[in-house]
Amino acid sequence: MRILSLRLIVALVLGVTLASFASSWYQVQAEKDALRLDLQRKAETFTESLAGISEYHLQSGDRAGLSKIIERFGDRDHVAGIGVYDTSFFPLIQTPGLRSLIDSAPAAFSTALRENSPQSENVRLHLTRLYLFVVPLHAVNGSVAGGLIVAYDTGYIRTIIFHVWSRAFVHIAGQVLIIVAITLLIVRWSLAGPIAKTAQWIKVLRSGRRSGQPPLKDLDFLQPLAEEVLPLAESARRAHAAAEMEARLRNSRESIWTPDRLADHVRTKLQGNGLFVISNREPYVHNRQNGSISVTVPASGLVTAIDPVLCACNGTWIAQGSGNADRETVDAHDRLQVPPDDHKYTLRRVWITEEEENGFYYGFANEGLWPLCHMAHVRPIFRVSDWEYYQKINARFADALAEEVSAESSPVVLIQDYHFALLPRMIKERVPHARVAIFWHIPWPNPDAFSICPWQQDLLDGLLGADLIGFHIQAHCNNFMSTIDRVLEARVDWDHFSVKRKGHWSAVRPFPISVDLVQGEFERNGDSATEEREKLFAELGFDGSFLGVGVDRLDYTKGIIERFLAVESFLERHPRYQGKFSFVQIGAPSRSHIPQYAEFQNAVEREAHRINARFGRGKQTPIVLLNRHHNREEVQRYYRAAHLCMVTSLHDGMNLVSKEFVAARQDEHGVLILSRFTGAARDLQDALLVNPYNIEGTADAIARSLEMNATEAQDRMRRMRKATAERNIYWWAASLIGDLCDMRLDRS
Ligand code: ADQ
Repeated sequence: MRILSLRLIVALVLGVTLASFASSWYQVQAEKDALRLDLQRKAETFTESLAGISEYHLQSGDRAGLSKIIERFGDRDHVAGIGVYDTSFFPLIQTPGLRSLIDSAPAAFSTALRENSPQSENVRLHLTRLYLFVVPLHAVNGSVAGGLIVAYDTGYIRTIIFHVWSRAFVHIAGQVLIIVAITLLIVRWSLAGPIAKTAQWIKVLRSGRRSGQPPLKDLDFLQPLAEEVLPLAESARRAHAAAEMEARLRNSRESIWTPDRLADHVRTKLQGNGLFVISNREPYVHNRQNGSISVTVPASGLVTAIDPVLCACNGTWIAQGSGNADRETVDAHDRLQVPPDDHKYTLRRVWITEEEENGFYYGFANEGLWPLCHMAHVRPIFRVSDWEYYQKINARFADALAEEVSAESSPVVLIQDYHFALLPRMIKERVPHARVAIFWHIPWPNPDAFSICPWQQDLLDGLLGADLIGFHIQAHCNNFMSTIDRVLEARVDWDHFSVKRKGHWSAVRPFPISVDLVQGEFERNGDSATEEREKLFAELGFDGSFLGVGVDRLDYTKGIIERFLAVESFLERHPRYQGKFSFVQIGAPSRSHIPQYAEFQNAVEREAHRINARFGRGKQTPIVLLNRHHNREEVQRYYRAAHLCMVTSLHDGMNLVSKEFVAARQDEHGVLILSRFTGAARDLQDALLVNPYNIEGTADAIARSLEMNATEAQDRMRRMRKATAERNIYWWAASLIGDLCDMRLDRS
């Protein structure tokens, strides 16, 4: 920085000095010319009037009178001397000053007499610079009889010019000083300071901690560099986190899954075969906004887990194109390479019209299968038209897959979720040599509940096309096997949890999904829970002491109203918390096209208003409803700040919010209240498990959370974090893909 400052200063000083010198030089020249002209005019006027007087006195022979006049004018401003000479330059009258300077006729004198006209000349005589003005003098008959010389000492012009130069030097010195000071300040404020901050940021990165965005506010000229450094920093941070984790693994002799380990594992298992993932939602969405196309990655555990796998094995992800610029970004075969800035695998988009989506997605999947599989006392609606769309779209994805695998000898296919129950069979019909698994993210109900579906046999037959069928927990596997036993003609092997139908075996296994605790995504970002809480309260604009949080899609299965009723009951039964406890519900509107969802969202708001009207105190309200999608970091702040997190689903396949809360609590504080009807309740035994229908029981759990002694809370959180780290999202993907690849397909 010192050398840069020095170079800047030297360059600026040289530049400014040269420019100032040039401009001063022109000024001085102009000043000099003006002074000379002035002297010329004065000399001309004076000498010519004196010549008239001299002629008169010479012609009348009055030399004494002339001598007096000349003596009198001899010491006028800057006059060095006056002399009257005859034609042979013999001095008739001469002031003493001139006598010592001139001893021979100057050129101007001879010319003036020869040409009979006034002449001037600049001469240097005996180290004195003189300006001579010569006028010829005439005799009575008009002939030239001599000449009058007035000599001016031009030294005063040099003195004036010297002063002008001195002033210019002072100005230049002043300017240089100011420029040096400003340069130093600019370097310090705009470069040295921000660069020091950036260096500090890089230092934090090097240490492997998460350091947020670089301090680029004042360094926009470094933006291109930052754009290159950020991904580099991110990979360095990941590598650091992975190395740390490996070290911890060695210490604890545990085996924690990282993205790298998962990628390596899957590559080995695939043995060069292609991996194909099918889901309804795509991992990269292109949207056109304000004339330009931007790409977003949906916040989803599935993308977090599957993206590194596909990157490692150059696979293909087939999904519905849902962004408004998705069609513009694919090639003629509806494919594009992703991730956008580092092409590693293919995304194949499948197009679905609005009408088809209403039937397939909103209709059959979400008004039929979703309530069918969740025991939330909402009646499923089964429309023939929706069922037809469901079959049609499943077939469209099967065709797309068949196209994608045409060159593969043994493709491995991973299907996601209840939108594609028919797809495994359809794929096996088109590509018999494919290995196919489907993972069902929602619960599987008991056979009686499932039997109300008019197309239950078709759905089960479709699923049994898969070689592997995955659920979150064993209980869902059991329900599925019982349903098959009841509904289909198939051999159900309870010993090996397998089903044989149409000569083909399907294995049924639990794979509890989880979150990413390795990556450090959930690492703390500096502030303690208390500081974060105070900031959040200030942002929300109210006072509060205790904070609870809930994060859900606004879905009737999530038990949000039951949760509010529990908060109400808690405040009723523990009045000392009135005005002190606030529950923030982050609720993303979801599937609002469906009437039950729209009604449910209104009911949630009504309940919040009613309870707030009852227990609101001044600026404090017991329930804060934030009805919008929050980004990951916003949600993390609430997780980190809350005294407790409430997950009160009436029924839930797994529930990732509970695991995200645990992952976020690096400080090992905070209590999780968890519905026993979630899959997560099996993994997170140290949560306070509640029955969400038992409002008073849940209210007691809130009180217990707030009053739990710190050691117990910490022990519980520590154990939950250990369980979540050991069975993280990478473990989930590794188990699912590993089991699929290891299966014997020729079992008879
Ligand atoms: P979901 O029913 O969507 O998933 P869940 O597992 O809780 O339920 O996951 C929801 C995700 O959305 C979480 O990552 C959460 O952070 C996020 N989210 C919720 N509300 C949000 C908001 N307002 N703003 C931002 N993010 C929000 C289905 C099954 C679950 C199963 C998962 C994964 O129903 O049982 O756990 O799939 O298999």
